[in-house]
Amino acid sequence: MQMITTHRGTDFDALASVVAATILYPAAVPVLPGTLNPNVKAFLSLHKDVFDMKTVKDIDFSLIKRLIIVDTNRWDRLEKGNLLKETKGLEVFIWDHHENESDIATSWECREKTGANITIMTRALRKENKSISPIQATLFLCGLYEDTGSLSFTSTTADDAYTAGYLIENKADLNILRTFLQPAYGQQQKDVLFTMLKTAERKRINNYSVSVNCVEIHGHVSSLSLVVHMYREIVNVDVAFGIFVLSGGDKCIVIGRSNVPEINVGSIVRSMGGGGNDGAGSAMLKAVNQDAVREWIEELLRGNQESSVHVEDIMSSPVFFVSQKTSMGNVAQILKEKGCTGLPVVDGEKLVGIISRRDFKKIRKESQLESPVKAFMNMHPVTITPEKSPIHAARMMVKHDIGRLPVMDNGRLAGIISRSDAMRFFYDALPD
Ligand SMILES: [Mn+2]
Repeated sequence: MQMITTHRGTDFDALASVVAATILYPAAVPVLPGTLNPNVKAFLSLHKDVFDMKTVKDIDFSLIKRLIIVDTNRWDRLEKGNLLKETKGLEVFIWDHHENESDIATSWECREKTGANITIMTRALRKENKSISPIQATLFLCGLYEDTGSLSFTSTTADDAYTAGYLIENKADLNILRTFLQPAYGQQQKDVLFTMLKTAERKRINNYSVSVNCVEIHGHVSSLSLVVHMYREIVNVDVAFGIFVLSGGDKCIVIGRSNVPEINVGSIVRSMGGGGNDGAGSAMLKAVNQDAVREWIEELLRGNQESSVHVEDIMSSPVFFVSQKTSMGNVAQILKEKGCTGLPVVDGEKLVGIISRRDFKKIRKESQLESPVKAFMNMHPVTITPEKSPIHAARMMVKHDIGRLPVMDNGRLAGIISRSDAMRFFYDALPD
């Protein structure tokens, strides 16, 4: 006998992967864990006749010869994983898109870092010329969208997007999709979110705004990751963590969300024994003190700056500048010659202002071209320091609606970073 299964707390990507596996291994029996996410449960109850799924109770483990595991790679994520682990002579296949280290010895595996596991499996189906029904395409797209935040999470790969195209081509129904992907935000989730908001605190760690919140939870509350997601947006921080202490106090769930690429939540929760991707992740901890968990998270955040590229790596240097006595006419000529849109203005070593093309609009008569730049420049230039990240620079330029930032190193003008320097960095790749 062959059995297909996936992780507890089955989400759409996991269910979609199980269904895809039934097409790839027609002789295998699909087995779902007892704990399904509420939206998956709702989907299955509507499609009861379409997807014939078994539960662990229906299966005699001693008869299994081959176990096909999808969307996870750890025994403890499976229902009765400890029993399966001990089953003798079991051949194990894994299809998974998670990066963490696996504790399962396999005879065969397909592991690749993609936004959703269904992306890898759909590719295999296409390769084997297996066709999929509109209902299957709809389910697959649910999984793909849920795991990639409708292709918006930073973990999304080009292959995820191609797969979305393929599934829509195969008649995935976007109306059904919308119905089921609607997150389960109910009274319980609202209560937790309100409690969190009452005690919300913001902190700066490595120049990112961070909020770590701790709440006690009574009974089972689903969709806590959605609550953290909303919390992060409302408190308006780059990174939010929720520490949910389950009543009794011997267990807690840590859920994190990051909105900046430099802070990888997945690697933070992985070092706590959990899992996730760049933008979202969670970990389950046993018998812990919540203050210690909070400190642990903050410590990890301090050490988790992934950006190895800094402003100094992409800024222009040496800088063209003018003295404050330079005439506007001269400035215009320099801007034209150098092909730039603005210049720092200095008094000796000191930065005293910035002049940009925009400032020329203030000129009313031609004679003003003889006036010194001092009369027209912006005397309060926004500056940045060399060790900041390019994304930080880009945000400052957007926030202040300016095209360039002088880079100041210990009071000395060390370079200048322009909007196009930042754009080149984001779109072209890293500097040499
Ligand atoms: Mn997945």
